[in-house]
Amino acid sequence: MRVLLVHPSALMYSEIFLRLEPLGLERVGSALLADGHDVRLVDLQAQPRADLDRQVTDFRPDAVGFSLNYLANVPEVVDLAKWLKGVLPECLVFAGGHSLSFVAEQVIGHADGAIDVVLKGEGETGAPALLAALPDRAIADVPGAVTADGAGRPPVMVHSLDEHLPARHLATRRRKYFIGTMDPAASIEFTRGCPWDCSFCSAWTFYGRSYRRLSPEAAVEDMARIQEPGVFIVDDVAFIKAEEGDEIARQLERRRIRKEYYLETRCDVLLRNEEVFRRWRALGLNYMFLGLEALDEDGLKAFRKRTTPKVNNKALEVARSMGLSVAINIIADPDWDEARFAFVREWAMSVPEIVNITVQTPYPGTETWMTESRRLTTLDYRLFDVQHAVLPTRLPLHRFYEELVRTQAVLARKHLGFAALAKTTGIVARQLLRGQTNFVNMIWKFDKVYNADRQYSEHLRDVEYTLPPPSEHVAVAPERKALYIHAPARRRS
Ligand code: B12
Ligand code: SF4
Repeated sequence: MRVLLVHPSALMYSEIFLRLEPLGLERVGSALLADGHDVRLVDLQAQPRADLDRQVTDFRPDAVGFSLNYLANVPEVVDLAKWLKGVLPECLVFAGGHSLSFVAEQVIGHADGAIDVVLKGEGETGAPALLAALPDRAIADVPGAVTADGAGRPPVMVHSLDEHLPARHLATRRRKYFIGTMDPAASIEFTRGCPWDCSFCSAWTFYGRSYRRLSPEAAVEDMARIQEPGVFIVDDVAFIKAEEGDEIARQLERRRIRKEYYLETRCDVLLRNEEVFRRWRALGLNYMFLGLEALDEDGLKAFRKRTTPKVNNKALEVARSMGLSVAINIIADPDWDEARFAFVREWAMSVPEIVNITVQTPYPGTETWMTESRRLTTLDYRLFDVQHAVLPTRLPLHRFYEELVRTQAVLARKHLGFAALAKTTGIVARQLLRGQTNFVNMIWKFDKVYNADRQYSEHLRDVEYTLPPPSEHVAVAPERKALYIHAPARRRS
């Protein structure tokens, strides 16, 4: 069967700092190729819309699969599906991905027949099963399938993550992917899921709080296939188990594979497994993202981060002592006033790390979606991107954005300004010589994108598709199972 996979466009806000390859679709594509399908991929983060039009006309796919990891992309994908059904009425249109799995029924409703089926959960199992079921018209029986008739069987996890290593050749504009100064950069996955259970996060609810890993052999094989000099390790929390990180490092050393790495981890994991991170530092680890989220004990408790300011500060010291470039994230509560923003600005300027600020956003699939008692001020999917306030702000909304943007601009100038540019001049020159302009463009794009008027006016747009409101607010967190997409791994037969 001819199958076209489509990743929607990037949100401008994330494109400032990075643009990453569509790893999920590359894995789904790999599973479809293994079943003998003819697969192509259009990534609208990196390709113009005309490329999609061309593939639809020239390739004439029998099936088109959209990836919807982000709520903010829902309207774009629904509209693309409607257009597609008009052009190719016989084509099977399906969609899957992280966020979509939590709002599958509603999106089927928005699409009004243009999306035949949503596949919840991991696509390596769902997509091949869907195409196999097509000749018998048994779509509704496919695990994870949600159709206009409702949800069928629960989704099935891929048997082993070693199967279906990403088909990277499907993403043809590889030089477009970058993260900060790592330009170009590829992405890689060593593990899937997270054993923690932070209240604002859906990484653990999607995978039923399971935690799985690729074998070190498969992880290193995947790395060996990567052509790019930079690699972003997408694991939610890298190197939770020291021995796994160690074994991958040992095999990379043995095979003399050398790259520059960027990873994300938790402060307590960094402290517990310091030696592994030091080993990776010697292998090329240059950048680390630490999700601090809050500066005080109460904030950390509210997010159920299961860590303390003391542990976080100690971890920052350790990361500094390794000479890593560290980025940290702080979640801005819409309740913040001028004084709170000023405090955070002052703190952020006093530490050497890159500080990133996102706005607290309850997402379907998280506990806070159910327990957040403040009423959502909007149900516009496009505003659920952690850059907009979807909860009531204490400051007037425009004023809130002025403070937010002012804080983000101060912090960005600290790192993207002239002093920082001077430090990166060598890197920039080398990139330009190789024709890589992603990082350089990013430096100049900031003021255009982060702009209080713009962010405010985005609340005033006409809204065609709206998120389902949380059915009810509960003071106590709901039973966990009710949030899961995949059943916990240990309970499966
Ligand atoms: C890498 C990553 C990114 C990359 C995006 C890379 C890309 N182009 O896809 C970057 C850094 C740009 C990014 C940005 C953001 N991210 Co992000 N991101 C992740 C992360 C850490 C890993 C995703 C990944 O690559 N996983 C590995 C691949 C193999 O899995 P996958 O993509 O999920 O694909 C599987 C399934 O989803 C499914 N699938 C996917 N597509 C399709 C399509 C079809 C047809 C089918 C059948 C199945 C299917 O099958 C795949 C294989 O099993 C996840 C956390 C997580 N654990 O998933 C957060 C996560 C998805 N991001 C999140 C958020 C909030 C964001 C941001 C809004 C804010 C932010 N954190 O910066 C922005 C906005 C993105 C945008 N629209 O521009 C949240 C999502 C919350 C939510 N419910 O919406 C997550 C869960 C993080 C979290 N802990 O809360 N992100
Ligand atoms: S925020 Fe990080 S540590 Fe917490 S559940 Fe999500 S991925 Fe795990």
